[in-house]
Amino acid sequence: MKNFDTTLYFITDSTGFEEEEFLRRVEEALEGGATILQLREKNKTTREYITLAEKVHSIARRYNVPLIIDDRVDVALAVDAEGVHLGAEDMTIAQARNILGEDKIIGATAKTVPWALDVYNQGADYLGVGAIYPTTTKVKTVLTSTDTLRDICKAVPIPVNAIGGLNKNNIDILAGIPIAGICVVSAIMKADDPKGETETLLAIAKELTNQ
Ligand code: TZP
Ligand code: MG
Repeated sequence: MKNFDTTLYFITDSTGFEEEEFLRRVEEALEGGATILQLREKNKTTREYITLAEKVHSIARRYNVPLIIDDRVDVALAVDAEGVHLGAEDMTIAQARNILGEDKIIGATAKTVPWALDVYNQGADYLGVGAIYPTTTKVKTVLTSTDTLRDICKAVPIPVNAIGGLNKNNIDILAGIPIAGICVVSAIMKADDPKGETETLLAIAKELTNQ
């Protein structure tokens, strides 16, 4: 049975880090309480992506945190990750569901209500909606308003997470919107103290989601 909690969804970015430092930061985020982890690599070969995913998965398993692979169903299968996250340029949710079966977690990006309904109907398990704020993490994205975020939350019965430029000082913009959690990259990845930052963000995210 699929069991996941998107309250504090940490997405990695290995850009600029030696592997050892990258893995240490990932582990610190897990120690700090990140509830779900996404490995997000845009410039690695398939072999490199799989090799890193194996290492990250063995760490995540120790913390009992599900590992989601960005973009790549094949990489997720190769390392028996708990799921994938797919956007508009990736395999469709329906195709991924056919390949992965019902037990894997499939997350989708959505920026409008019709898009959210479409990916939900194809079998998405959760949605990432944003960017709420401009982001410095390398990504092709446009801003999504908090009104649209709220409308998406109301339109689908699956967890909806906010993403994009979120940090402990600006998350209050999400208050009152029925999100399931927040997704962050740089707020944790680039923190002086990733574990401490994760603990702080988890506390704020729990409050936001009435936990
Ligand atoms: N999708 C929308 S914004 C974003 C992604 C992957 C990047 C978020 O990164 P950060 O550093 O938390 O702004
Ligand atoms: Mg993608």
